[in-house]
Amino acid sequence: MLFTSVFTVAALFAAQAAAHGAVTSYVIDGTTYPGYEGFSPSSGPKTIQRQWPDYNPTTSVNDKKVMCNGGTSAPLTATAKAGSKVKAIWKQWTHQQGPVMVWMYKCAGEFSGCNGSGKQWFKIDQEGMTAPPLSGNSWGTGKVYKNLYWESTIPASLAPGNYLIRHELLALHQANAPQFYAECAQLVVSGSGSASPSGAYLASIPGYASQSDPGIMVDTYGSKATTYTPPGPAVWTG
Ligand SMILES: *[C@@H]1O[C@H](CO)[C@@H](O)[C@H](O)[C@H]1NC(C)=O
Ligand SMILES: [Cu+2]
Repeated sequence: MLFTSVFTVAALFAAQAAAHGAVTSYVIDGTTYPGYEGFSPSSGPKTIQRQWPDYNPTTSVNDKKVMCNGGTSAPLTATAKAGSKVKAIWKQWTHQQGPVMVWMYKCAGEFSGCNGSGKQWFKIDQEGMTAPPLSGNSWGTGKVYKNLYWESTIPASLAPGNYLIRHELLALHQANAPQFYAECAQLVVSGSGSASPSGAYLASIPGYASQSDPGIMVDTYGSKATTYTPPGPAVWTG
């Protein structure tokens, strides 16, 4: 009996974990950095990724957890030159409808005091639906499903400093029931750039769009829409 129930719990847990995913490592300027794979507090390798409490999707853009899946700190940082590529790697990902959005946030000082507050998040990359239908797999997250990675370029003109980089998969496979999966990592950006995005490129997280935004509340199977616009501001490329 005991074995049965332990097995059942383990099986349930595995099934739940298998249904979701998170960035599990990063390759930046040729260096591989482990991501976070456990539930905090972690006993795994130290990581640049802010440690989150569970794998469950966040279901509201207004939930605080949507920022970094609840992660608030990480022991390590990665260095990256402005203009270089950041490759995020997932060990597993199971949903094929919905956009990929990659965001950054400039910390005012040390990472330990950097909480992502204020209207200062900006997108450096995104991919929504590249061909209809909404229920198909021509989506940014469809590529992650197939390739298990997403590569973005840090804008070459971006001013150096301490930044959070946030990889967000917005899963739309359940009609009108969005699921946000986002993790943040700590990046020290170097270079001689001096640019930073302003005004229309900036958003607060949580709440970077309305929960009823047509890019968030999507009738994936009922709607005949042939185009899709990811929620939030336009991408800033420097
Ligand atoms: C976040 O950090 C800012 C300073 O950068 C501070 O003013 C604010 O109170 C902090 N917010 C929370 C919720 O800790
Ligand atoms: Cu899932």
